[in-house]
Amino acid sequence: MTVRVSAYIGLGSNLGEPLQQLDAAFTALNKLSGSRVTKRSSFYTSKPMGPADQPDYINAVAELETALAPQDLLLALQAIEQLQGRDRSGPRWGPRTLDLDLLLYADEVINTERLQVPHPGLAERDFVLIPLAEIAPELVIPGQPALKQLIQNCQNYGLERLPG
Ligand code: A4P
Ligand code: MG
Repeated sequence: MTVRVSAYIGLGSNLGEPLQQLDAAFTALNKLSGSRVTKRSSFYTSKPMGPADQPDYINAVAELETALAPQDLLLALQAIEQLQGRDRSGPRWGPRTLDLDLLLYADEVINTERLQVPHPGLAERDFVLIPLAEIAPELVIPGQPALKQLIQNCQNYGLERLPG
């Protein structure tokens, strides 16, 4: 029997029709081997974290039920980024067509050179915490206080939920 776990993926885009990028990414996530999207948050707009001379972002979070191992899931996420025209040559935290971050993988804590889970920025960013709380309000992040408390203390990037 294949073991499936819940993983949470942070989606972000601020280039090349971001809403379409995120729609395409949700479709691609749902097609990953041994995986399906079980929940998706609303779309949110946010001001850029990092260099200010870039467009606003669209952010969202997906809950994925998956049989992929965490390292394989990371490779699959990077392949989707590549297919959607991700260019890694710019500055750190520069603009991008698609960013897929592995936020959480079951209740695992992973600290390898290539993969850190929970994602290192997760607890400090409203554009991750608020969509995450929308689809999983009772979620417990390893080593962190409750989501509600994290949201009260996190950095604010002017998050606004888009209708629909
Ligand atoms: N990596 C390690 N752990 C993980 C993980 N849990 N998930 C490594 C994904 N990747 C992970 O990532 C750099 C390396 O992180 C990878 O090689 C992988 O092995 P990357 O996607 O190539 O580069 P990046 O995304 O530019 O770097 P970084 O530092 O991870 O940036 P973030 O944290 O992803 O932030 N502003 C707003 N408003 N909204 C956003 O979504 N996103 C970013 C990027 C900047 N500003 C933003 C937003
Ligand atoms: Mg990233």
